Amino acid sequence: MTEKVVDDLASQIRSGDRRALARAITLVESKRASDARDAEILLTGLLPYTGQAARLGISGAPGAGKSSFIEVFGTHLTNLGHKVAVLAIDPSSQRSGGSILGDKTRMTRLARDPAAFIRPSPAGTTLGGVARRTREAMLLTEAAGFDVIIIETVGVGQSETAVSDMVDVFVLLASPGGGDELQGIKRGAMELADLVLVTKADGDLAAAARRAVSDYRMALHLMRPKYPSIAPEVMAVSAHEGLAIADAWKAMMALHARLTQEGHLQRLRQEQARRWFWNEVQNVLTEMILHDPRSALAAKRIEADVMASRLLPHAAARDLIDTFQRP
Ligand SMILES: Nc1nc2c(ncn2[C@@H]2O[C@H](COP(=O)(O)OP(=O)(O)OP(=O)(O)O)[C@@H](O)[C@H]2O)c(=O)[nH]1
Ligand SMILES: [Mg+2]
Repeated sequence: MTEKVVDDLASQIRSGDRRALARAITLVESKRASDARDAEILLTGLLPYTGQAARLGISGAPGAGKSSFIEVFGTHLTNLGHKVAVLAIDPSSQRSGGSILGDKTRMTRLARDPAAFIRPSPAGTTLGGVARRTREAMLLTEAAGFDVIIIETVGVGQSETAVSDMVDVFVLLASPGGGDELQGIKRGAMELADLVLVTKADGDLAAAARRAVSDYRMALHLMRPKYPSIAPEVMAVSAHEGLAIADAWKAMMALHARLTQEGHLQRLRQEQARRWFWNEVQNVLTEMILHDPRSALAAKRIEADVMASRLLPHAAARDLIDTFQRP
């Protein structure tokens, strides 16, 4: 792309042009070196226009009701006048090449909503790669004027950590269980949660949902709080009946305002940026090594030594970086 083309794309994004936004995200997701360069120039130019959105993460086990909730919740927000972008991180797309938002079937209304933008998870070989592209897509949607960004993930593997590491408020969705067990929710995920929403609080499941709410309150009470003086809330919602959808939004916004006022948000985003940077140092270093034929060759040999327990990984890493530095 010429400089002019990238510039034009940036202005189109800033004017809220959705097709330009979609094109830019495709650019960010591309694995071609020339696209990566263009994407970097584009993002660097747009960086001053990012950061103003409320960044929300929504996670939950398969079938917890994420898609149904986001459909109703997102529509509630666009009715309030917000511009909502829904992005996803799907760890399983690494295998299947598909994506959780590939099924827009439960978000048909939101998908047609002119104030909403839905983008499936990028395909990738590593969660890190997928996470980076999602972060960059988030920056693009912010530059395009979306003021609420929802990042959805299935609670599988490390994807919850990856999402909580790029959002302001992390929301955990949980279906009401049959008994008193906390349905398939990992402790690690609970510790990340700023808000727990027990879904499907309607019909036959209403009573179970109420029980689940008190179980989660209890469980959270016993955990180390994420912020010293802020206890995560637990609420029951129903996407089917539209129950407590507005309350869930109010709770998220109240928390967001409080995090902003008390300086937590600024610190959180700085810390996220710092971690992202050091991750990228690793990535860039690895790329540089593998692009240099001599180091790439040495990498194979050293890797084999590590795999055969002939070398300690730490010492091996130093050896490898030495081969790269030698003139
Ligand atoms: N009763 C009731 N059922 C719900 C509600 N929300 C979702 N469900 C049902 O729960 C099932 C899963 O809903 P989804 O919204 O697809 O859940 P999900 O978390 O997106 O699922 P995955 O994408 O597979 O991870 C579906 O059968 C929904 O009809 C609700 O508010 N009330
Ligand atoms: Mg879904």
